[in-house]
Amino acid sequence: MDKIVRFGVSLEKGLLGKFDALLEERGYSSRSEALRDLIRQSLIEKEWREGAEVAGAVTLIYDHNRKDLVGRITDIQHDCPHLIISTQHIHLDHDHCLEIIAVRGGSEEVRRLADSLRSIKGVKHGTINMSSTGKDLE
Ligand code: NI
Repeated sequence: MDKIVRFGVSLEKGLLGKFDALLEERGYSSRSEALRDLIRQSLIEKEWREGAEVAGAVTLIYDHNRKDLVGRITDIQHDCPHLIISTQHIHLDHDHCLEIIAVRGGSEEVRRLADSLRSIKGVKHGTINMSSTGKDLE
């Protein structure tokens, strides 16, 4: 583990009050832990911006009754198996499916894959959770 360094932070009182309220709402045990997470979040955003190798999850909600849709979603995934680690399919109810696709690869390629899945007509909601391979995070 890397050496821990302490440093002082100067902050407007009002801003610190809002920060503390946020920490309490999110259940952080200390300002340090919250600050670490904010820094990691910024580093992850930078990885995504700069085309680094990233990891994440694409989620799709779609109509099970649209058989063409199921085929299209599967076809797109078969076109880029190098980006897909695993796919979980959940039958949410009689009409809806939830698909969670774990992805890893260059951020631009991963984003393109996510966009092509989310933009399929009939996909009711699609999200991408942008995370990191963790290699460059402490
Ligand atoms: Ni289903």
